[in-house]
Amino acid sequence: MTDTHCPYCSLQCGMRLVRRGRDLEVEARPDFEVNEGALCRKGWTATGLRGHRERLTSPLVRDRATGELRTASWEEALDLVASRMTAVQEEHGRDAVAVFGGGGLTNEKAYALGKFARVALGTSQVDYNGRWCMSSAASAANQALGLDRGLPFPLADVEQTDLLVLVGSNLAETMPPAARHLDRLRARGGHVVVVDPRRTATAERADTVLQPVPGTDLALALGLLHLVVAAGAVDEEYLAARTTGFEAVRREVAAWWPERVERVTGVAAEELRALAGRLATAPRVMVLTARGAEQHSQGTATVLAWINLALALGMPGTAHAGWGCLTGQGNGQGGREHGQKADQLPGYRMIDDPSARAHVAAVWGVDPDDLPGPGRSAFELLERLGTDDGSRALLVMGSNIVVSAPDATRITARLEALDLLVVADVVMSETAALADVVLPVTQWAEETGTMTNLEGRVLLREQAVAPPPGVRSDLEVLAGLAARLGSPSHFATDPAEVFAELGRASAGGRADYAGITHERIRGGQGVFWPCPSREHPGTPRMFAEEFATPDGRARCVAVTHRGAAEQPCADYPLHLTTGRVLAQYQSGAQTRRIRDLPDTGPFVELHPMLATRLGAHDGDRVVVATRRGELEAPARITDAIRPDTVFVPFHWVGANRLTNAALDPDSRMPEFKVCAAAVRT
Ligand SMILES: Nc1nc2c(c(=O)[nH]1)N[C@H]1C(S)=C(S)[C@@H](COP(=O)(O)OP(=O)(O)OC[C@H]3O[C@@H](n4cnc5c(=O)[nH]c(N)nc54)[C@H](O)[C@@H]3O)O[C@H]1N2
Ligand SMILES: Nc1nc2c(c(=O)[nH]1)N[C@H]1C(S)=C(S)[C@@H](COP(=O)(O)OP(=O)(O)OC[C@H]3O[C@@H](n4cnc5c(=O)[nH]c(N)nc54)[C@H](O)[C@@H]3O)O[C@H]1N2
Ligand code: SF4
Ligand SMILES: [Mo]
Repeated sequence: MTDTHCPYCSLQCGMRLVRRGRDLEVEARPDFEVNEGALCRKGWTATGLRGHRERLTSPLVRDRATGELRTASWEEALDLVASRMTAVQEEHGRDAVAVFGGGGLTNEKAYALGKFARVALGTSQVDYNGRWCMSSAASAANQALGLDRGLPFPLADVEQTDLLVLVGSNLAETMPPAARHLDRLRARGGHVVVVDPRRTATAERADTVLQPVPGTDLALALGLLHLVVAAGAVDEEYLAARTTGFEAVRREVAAWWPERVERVTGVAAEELRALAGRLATAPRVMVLTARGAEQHSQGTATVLAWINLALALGMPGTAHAGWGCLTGQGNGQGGREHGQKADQLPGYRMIDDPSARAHVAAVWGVDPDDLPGPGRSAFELLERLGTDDGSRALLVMGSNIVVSAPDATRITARLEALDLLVVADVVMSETAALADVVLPVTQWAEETGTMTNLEGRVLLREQAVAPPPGVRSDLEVLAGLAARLGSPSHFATDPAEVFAELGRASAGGRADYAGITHERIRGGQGVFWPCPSREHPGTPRMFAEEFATPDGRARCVAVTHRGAAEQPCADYPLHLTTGRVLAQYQSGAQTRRIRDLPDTGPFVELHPMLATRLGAHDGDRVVVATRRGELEAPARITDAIRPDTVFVPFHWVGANRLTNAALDPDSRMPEFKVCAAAVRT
């Protein structure tokens, strides 16, 4: 029996794994406070990938003569990768080899991957799929609060607030056990607001639902703040004591009167006034944003606008109130702290900061001048692959780019243009299928490592079973390659040892893990970072006294609404948005292979009015077209969506052939959540 955590989302639900003969079964673990024994169906079925017939168990190498993948020994595969990477770098320079990581990797792996890029390869070209996840919230939080920890308070604080505003989160499907907090909040008399173009399962559990046009949340936030200012409900004392910059924000929102906001967002002025009235009077207000608000070319500005609203009401840093972002991937939080991001070193240190470079270089035993500078963001790195201006070899660890990248047809072509594509994965993902070398790695339950959940709680995910013969851990892969590349720094393969090194590298940084060890968090409730020493209890709640900015004050950053990069036109008159369903996870590489989870394939949600205009019936195949591509899939007719909007889940190949890769200028987040589309039968 092993107490551990789920392999999937950022809630990192506690679960118990029990061996019954050759089977491994999931049982509830009621003592873990984040989920109190509850799991969603993905969690209950998570062991289904163990022993799956499509599990990779041997390295594969593409045969030059036949073009097919054939099995190879680890020696052959690692020798080949190292020698070809070396050859590419000798011919084209260090940056010609790039690395792409994932927010599902443990802290140990994310740390080792960033170190591998900077030290073993000496490349600046490293980034990861978290850039497509919560990066807009991260850049907004860094600007406004001086620090990026998704939730600066434990999730259960949600229950104690008075007015909860969920902007672009469908948590009833994306983190189902968290939905109980909404029910408890309402049972206490609190009020839940959901802002989403679709009336989702989460909206069904809310008191107020606003259904804006996709890509207009920024205007909505400006309009609400306009009304709060007009009502004289701004907490002037708090603003004076704890923030700077509000006067510019006040001037900006003056122009966002309700009727103007109604024209932009489609949300009736009356609904705006009603919500503003609640905001003005609720003792405690909590705003939580997720991908619906963030995955936009103005995602950072949108989050800043919602933070401004929370600051104007005097909430951040006070009990059971404020702003937070619901991070998504299992280690979405820790994955962005330890150096797989293009501009970062471990401990959330910035790579262009000389003292950060000196500290980390000392831990790695290298000269700070030998560390590369900042590299390109995920999409910018991928869109240049195989060109004169980009890398020619790529190592992918923990992402299924072919399915999940925006404008995926273009990105898949870039992967195909590489001299060398190496993919470490558990299964033959759509991306692994394109690789020259596939490295089969251990998965959750077969290895130990730490995860940092959406609250900044550092948890130990423990090994419960032996891996199948033939696979190696990601840490072993990186160590094996680093040795062959003649790395000047040692790469440990024992996760506890790597975590201790990570602790030293993060010490004194913004995300300080120095006081946490595997031993300390085994089987418990985890420890919230920052935790600088063994004696330190960890930090569940932040900002009570001051914000993490140099002067301790939050920054109100004036932002204005510009709108989605691509607006509907005569040829593409609708808005397309994308997202998730409960039973599938991300690119589906794992969950589409689990027998007990329904694998429906993509579908197109559309409103009955639109369906009538098109002459489409429920289940009919329809074609969604955008300027980038087309997808044919069955129609799902539902009055829960706006009549001017269609929705496609992205768990299957197809949705991302449609999406627009317009990037946010600060976070470099692509606009997954809105583009112009046409639908035909
Ligand atoms: N079942 C399941 N759970 C998951 C995942 C999964 O793949 N499957 N992935 C995990 C990960 S990595 C993440 S990032 C999280 C994501 O968690 P969420 O952010 O909750 O998930 P999404 O479905 O991407 O988007 C949420 C909602 O945004 C709405 N939306 C679309 N456009 C807009 C808009 O312009 N404005 C607003 N306000 N809303 C909009 C969509 O209709 C959708 O209901 O989920 C995590 N949990
Ligand atoms: N249209 C659209 N596209 C989106 C989104 C959207 O809302 N709409 N959301 C975006 C978001 S928020 C995210 S987070 C991304 C996610 O998209 P991806 O980056 O594709 O995420 P996953 O499907 O989780 O991919 C993880 C891959 O790594 C493998 N894997 C799992 N664990 C490990 C491990 O420990 N080691 C190794 N080596 N491999 C492992 C899995 O089998 C899988 O193939 O998609 C983004 N794409
Ligand atoms: S909510 Fe997330 S962590 Fe919990 S069981 Fe479901 S997928 Fe796993
Ligand atoms: Mo995500």
